[in-house]
Amino acid sequence: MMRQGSAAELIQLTGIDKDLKNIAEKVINKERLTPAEGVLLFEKGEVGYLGSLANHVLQQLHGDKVYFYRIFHIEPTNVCVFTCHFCSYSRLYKNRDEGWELSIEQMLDMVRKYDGQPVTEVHIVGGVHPKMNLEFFCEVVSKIKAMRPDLHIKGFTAVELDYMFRKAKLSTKEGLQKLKDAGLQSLPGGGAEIFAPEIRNEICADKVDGDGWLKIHKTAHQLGMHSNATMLYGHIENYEHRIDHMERLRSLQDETGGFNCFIPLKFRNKDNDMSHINEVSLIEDMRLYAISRLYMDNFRNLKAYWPMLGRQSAQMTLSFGVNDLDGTIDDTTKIYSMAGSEEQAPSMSTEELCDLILSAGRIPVERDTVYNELKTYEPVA
Ligand code: V47
Ligand code: SF4
Repeated sequence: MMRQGSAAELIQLTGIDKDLKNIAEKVINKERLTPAEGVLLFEKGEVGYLGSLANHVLQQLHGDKVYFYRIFHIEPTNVCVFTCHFCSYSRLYKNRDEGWELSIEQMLDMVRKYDGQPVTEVHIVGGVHPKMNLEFFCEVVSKIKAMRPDLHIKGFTAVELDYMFRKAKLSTKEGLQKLKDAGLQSLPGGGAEIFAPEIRNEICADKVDGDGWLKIHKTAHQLGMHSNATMLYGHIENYEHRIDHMERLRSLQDETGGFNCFIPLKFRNKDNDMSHINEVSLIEDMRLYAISRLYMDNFRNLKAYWPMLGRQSAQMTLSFGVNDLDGTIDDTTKIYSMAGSEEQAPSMSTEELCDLILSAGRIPVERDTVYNELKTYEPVA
């Protein structure tokens, strides 16, 4: 289908900034962008230019296909020992009566609710509860696996894992092996935030640092597990911090190839310690997605997480390099509604999600966690 100005047209334009023209040529020739070029894109790349280039790369990789999957979340608790300033969701242990703590039986009941339904993944993520330890989560995972062997279990951010393994006095490798043996198959991308210490120390000083996050994902990849990577953007970080974050992920991906996708997460400012910081504009969101597509050249999949971004903005990202809209979830996740997302009880049926993709001129493709294609929803002629 026809897209906004093609990338090839861009480099014919007269009057275009010399550096931006060079970058367009590099992208068309499939050459890797340097960190300085990444920063330059943030400084000078206007949204139309970035969209054209990101679309060019996207079309070459995926054509018109946009992936989604059928998933549900289990959030075992929002009680957390950490105090990330952007978090609207957690409650300290001393205030745990304001939060929730699910028992193993309650979590299994949630899985039972999906009996006979074609969900392919359960995503387990939550606060870091001082009493929910590695043994507890191994039991959760193995019981879910026994109940529903076909379900892919993706669970636990590097933040949760780091705490669990330290408490259990195990190395990262030993701890991950235990969870893998219990049935854990991949790791979600949360907890990455911004790796640069000067930002991390301001927004989430007390949890695992950037090197620790990367080490856990690297070890998981070495054990044959896949994982995702996120970046929390639009708060106090600058362009250099964003590119530094992407650069570290791109390097690890060169080494292991274990990341399934990159998920930029927009900072939402409701009811947290950073509420005084304005959220970034829609244009800035689109520029960021496009630059992610251009810079992260070894990540095939770029995901817009609609429960956080809102469905209209998520649909727009499809013209800015995104090929994945996460899933048809129901209201089992609370992280974003509590932080001020437009999506207060995020739920979208398969039909609604397909319509969203089709009306953007793209083709919905249902996938599993590791991007095997399960079903293509062709447009009705
Ligand atoms: O690490 C917390 C983010 C993350 C806010 O791997 C916030 O498939 C914006 O990582 N504004 C956890 N973001 C969720 C996560 C995730 C989500 C969807 C899919 C996957 C995946 C992973 O949520 C945290 C943090 O970066 N977060 N508070 C907030 N106020
Ligand atoms: Fe805890 Fe995660 Fe919230 Fe940080 S973002 S306070 S680690 S639940």
